[in-house]
Amino acid sequence: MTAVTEKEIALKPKDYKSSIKPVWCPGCGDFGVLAAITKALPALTIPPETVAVISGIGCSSRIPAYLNTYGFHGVHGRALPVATGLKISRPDLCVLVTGGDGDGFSIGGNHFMQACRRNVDMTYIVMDNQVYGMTKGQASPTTEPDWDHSKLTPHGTRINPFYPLVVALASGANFIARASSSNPNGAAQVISEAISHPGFSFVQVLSPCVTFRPEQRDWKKFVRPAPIDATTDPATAARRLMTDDNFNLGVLYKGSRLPFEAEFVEQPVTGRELEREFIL
Ligand SMILES: Cc1ncc(C[n+]2csc(CCOP(=O)(O)OP(=O)(O)O)c2C)c(N)n1
Ligand code: SF4
Repeated sequence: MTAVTEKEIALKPKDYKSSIKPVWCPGCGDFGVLAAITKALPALTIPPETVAVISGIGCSSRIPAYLNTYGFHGVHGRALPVATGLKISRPDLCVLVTGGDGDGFSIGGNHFMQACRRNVDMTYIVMDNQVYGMTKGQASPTTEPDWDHSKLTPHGTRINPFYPLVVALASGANFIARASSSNPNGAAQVISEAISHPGFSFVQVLSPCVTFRPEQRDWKKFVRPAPIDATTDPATAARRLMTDDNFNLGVLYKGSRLPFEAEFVEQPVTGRELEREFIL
């Protein structure tokens, strides 16, 4: 074990905040998630210069700009592959991926499944507001079928929502949890556990979009700590997640898969060799 330096002991949430002021709407749940991340990292004594936060596009994806860590605000739906490449080549870094339900489950949906399956050691935090906030309120994969406040879906989408926690489990995620932006301390605890658990950790944070879904302000009345502790059994977890009402908070599943680690070969394949393999 490496010795903890005095500097690390003294780390505070403010050491993780950048000087850029968030442009989110007043009351947006993403403020609570930003606060939770800046509480979780010093609690784990992970210095800012060893953290990289990778995101796609959306209101929630702005988070890397507000943190005093390494960051990458990339392309819509492509945060997970970028983060995968980074973690594989720099396993010493603590890699967090942040974004919204649109970014992660629509355009990035296949990357989500493949990242769960690949099980690289990183933490994916999705601020789920069941809407595309940045592009002014269209339905997302987690939107209820009868929500008809967007002109794009006049009578609602009329299709079943996507259940990210169930998909994460079925795809092989090694840690599955839910938190609420209305309780940043609780969310910080869950995020700390996610970072500490080996492999791909997925944290859904219920994070209201107060502008396009003002009714979500009431989520704080509905959320509650999950009545039972995290299970380590996938079959129990499947039953639990399939019958969940979306308001149980805490760590719900902890798996024991070994994280993916790249094997670097001494003589890497050249581009020319790869080209030859694809010649018809
Ligand atoms: C390739 C591509 N397609 C579409 C967009 C437009 N776009 C920007 S953000 C966004 C959705 C954002 O929703 P979400 O990820 O849920 O984040 P939120 O803004 O709600 O935090 C879309 C569709 C884009 N930037 N790039
Ligand atoms: S539009 Fe919604 S998600 Fe975006 S900053 Fe405003 S409240 Fe937050």
